[in-house]
Amino acid sequence: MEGKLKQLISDAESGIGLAIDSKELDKLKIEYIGKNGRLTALLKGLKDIPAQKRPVFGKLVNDARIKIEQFFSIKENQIKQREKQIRIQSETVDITLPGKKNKLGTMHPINIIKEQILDIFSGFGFKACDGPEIETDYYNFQALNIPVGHPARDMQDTFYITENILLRAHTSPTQVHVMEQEKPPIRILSYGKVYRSDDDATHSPMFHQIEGLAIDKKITLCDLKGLLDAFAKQMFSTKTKTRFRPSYFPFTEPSVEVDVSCAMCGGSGCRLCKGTGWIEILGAGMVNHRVLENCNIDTSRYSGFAFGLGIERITLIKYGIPDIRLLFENDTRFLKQFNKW
Ligand code: FA5
Repeated sequence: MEGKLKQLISDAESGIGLAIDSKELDKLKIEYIGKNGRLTALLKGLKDIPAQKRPVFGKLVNDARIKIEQFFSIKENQIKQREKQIRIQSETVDITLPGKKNKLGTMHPINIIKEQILDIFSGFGFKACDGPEIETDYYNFQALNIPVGHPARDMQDTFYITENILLRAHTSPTQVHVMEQEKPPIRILSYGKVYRSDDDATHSPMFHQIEGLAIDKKITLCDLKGLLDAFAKQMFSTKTKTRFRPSYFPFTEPSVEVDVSCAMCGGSGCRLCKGTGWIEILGAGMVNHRVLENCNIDTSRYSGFAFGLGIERITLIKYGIPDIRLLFENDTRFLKQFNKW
């Protein structure tokens, strides 16, 4: 028996030594130490050995298994190393192959127009600021002279979180935050998302507004007219004309709506301006004294104007886009057309 074991170890050593890859090694494992392998066959002969010699023989078989397993483990490492080397050699990178092109994003048209508007007004000394999108009824309505039950609330119907907390319907609440914190002179531009219970080709439930506010001594409606006329000429064309129509906002007195001459037909009337030659771009007016008083601003010393425009509206006019929903569908075929200022 001992002789057979020695023979087995010597066969395994030379067989394993000659193996050239893992496949061959796997086969040898089955042959020597597998369930039906040669070592197991020797173990089966244990029953023919006298009982007192069995423990000694059992130990010899175990030692043989350990030795053979060591042969396998050494050879396995050698083969793995060699196979790794071969793989690395075959996997050399062909640096002459063309690289993968990353698709470049483009600025969203709403952001392009927003940047242009902020840029124009910053040239007039307006500082950009932001305000909360979730507001209280007080800031969205009451502080702006729109008390509970006022019919003007219907024009700016929004989404309510509780009876008192809502998504802001315009950027005008930021005026109040700023006037509560800063003393005149004030010249700010607030911008961001606003929400209304609207949904059609020119009205979206979420859209963007930019609001301007100037408070100082001796500010008049003429300052507002001059500023907005200069803005329209820079935004559209030097030939653009502006028209101020009387309007109503509870937070301004007097209030106006501002139209620009149609950029497409130059004022003669076309599809874009619905034949009128004019397109409305924003609401504005002199800040109502009640709003100034709500913010503790001395109305005997200071006056101011405010204006608010919808960025989507300007974007539709500027690019001749027929439906506001195109701006929110995220269709890259549409969006990639606006990669330039
Ligand atoms: C206001 O929101 C006033 N806060 C503007 C203002 C500010 C007036 C300061 C006076 C002083 P109005 O509801 O008209 O006004 O909205 C202003 C602009 O937002 C509109 O001219 C329009 O361009 C845009 N707008 C209104 N509703 C929507 C909507 N659902 N989707 C897209 N744009 C809209």
